[in-house]
Amino acid sequence: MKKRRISLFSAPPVEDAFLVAVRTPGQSDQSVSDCLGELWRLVETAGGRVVGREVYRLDRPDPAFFITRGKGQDLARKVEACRARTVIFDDDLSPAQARNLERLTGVRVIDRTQVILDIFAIHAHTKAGRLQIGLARLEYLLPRLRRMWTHLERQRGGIGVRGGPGEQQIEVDRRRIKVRISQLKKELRQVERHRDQLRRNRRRHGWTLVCLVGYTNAGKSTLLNTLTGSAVIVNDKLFATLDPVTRRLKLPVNQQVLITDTVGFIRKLPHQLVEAFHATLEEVLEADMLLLVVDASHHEAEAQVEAVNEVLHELGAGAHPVIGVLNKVDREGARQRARRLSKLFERAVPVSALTGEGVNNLVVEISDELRYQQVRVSVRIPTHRGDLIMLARSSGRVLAEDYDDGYVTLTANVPADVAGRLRKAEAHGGGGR
Ligand SMILES: Nc1nc2c(ncn2[C@@H]2O[C@H](COP(=O)(O)OP(=O)(O)OP(=O)(O)O)[C@@H](O)[C@H]2O)c(=O)[nH]1
Ligand SMILES: [Mg+2]
Repeated sequence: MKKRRISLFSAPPVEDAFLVAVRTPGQSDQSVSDCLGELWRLVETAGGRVVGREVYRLDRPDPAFFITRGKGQDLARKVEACRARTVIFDDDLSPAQARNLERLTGVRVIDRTQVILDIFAIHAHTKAGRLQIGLARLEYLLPRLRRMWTHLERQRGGIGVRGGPGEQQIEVDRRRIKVRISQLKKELRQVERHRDQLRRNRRRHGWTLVCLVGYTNAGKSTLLNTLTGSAVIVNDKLFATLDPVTRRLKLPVNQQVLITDTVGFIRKLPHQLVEAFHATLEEVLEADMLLLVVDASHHEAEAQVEAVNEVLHELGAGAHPVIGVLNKVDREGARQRARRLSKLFERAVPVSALTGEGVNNLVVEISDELRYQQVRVSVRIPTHRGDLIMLARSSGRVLAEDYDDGYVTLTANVPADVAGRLRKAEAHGGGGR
């Protein structure tokens, strides 16, 4: 028997696309059209071209066709009229809905999640990034295997799908995918262990960790560059950054701070991605403080903040201290919107990461917030523990040093973990490190 193979790691490119959104009773025209606009950008970022779009009014999704059979037939006519080759839904489709819609329209039917997965795959350059996106894609593919096969049948035969491939072959593929998924998970655990070790080392050396979070394209990488003088890739496209980058941030009072730029968030972020990008998103969870970067020039900025907060909650980072960074105030109308947005945060600073305006104020806020998080210690340790004295000086602020008979009494504001080490040294008479 001739072996039939499916490529498990690459989806066909998004081709001439017809976009579909639905409007349910509670939704405004504006919010639906914003979602469609965002889907449009996603499709273009994935290398596709949009040839048409439609919004269908719907009370509730139809289990078989999502938009009901009647509307599906209407969609089929529109798709044919503009010669679209792919239909893309803004909402998640079940495998059965997608299959039924494909039969009706005669073209490939995918959803927003698939497009986001494609973009991640294009932008994943490091080993960890590729492992993570590989895992997310396979998790997405597993329940949709039957559809993959109907595509192949159609490509091969050129006429509608009848019968389809044998269950046996699908079963074989399913097993192959499951094996690969567990391999990927194993490799990812190694990546996680390595990153964990790095973080532990940083903590041991008294570094405070700050993480940039925000909607994709908000300007996180630009801000990292401006704050630290580095040259992380900045791009006017969605999900330009996938892998975390960490740089040193210099603060006025000599605190040791590391700042990490990481993957951006988006509305309806596929849960497969959140799960698979655990190793990356762990950086957010471990941070002492978050800088939530907002594109204040975007008319949907409020909704974007909400979407970011939702993902933060999902990750378990909902209670982290946050400074709102209201970015792009150099753009028209942004300053006014920034004033409104500032009400969403306890602390917020308007900035332009591009021109550098307000960035000094932000540094002062970061420094303040960190100082606020620091704890006051007063310990008596032997003077030969110069390493701890240096640590107290570099990670916080030493308020008094009194030397007396081979001991120093140190009063300082330091991060909680450094305070812990100082107290431990005192209890052990300065012996153990
Ligand atoms: N006018 C203006 N443009 C900005 C500012 N900050 C960033 N940009 C632009 O916004 C776009 C996105 O910037 P990035 O820094 O790549 O955004 P990001 O949040 O890292 O995006 P992802 O990594 O894709 O999630 C780029 O074209 C930047 O030049 C700003 O303060 N003002
Ligand atoms: Mg970026």
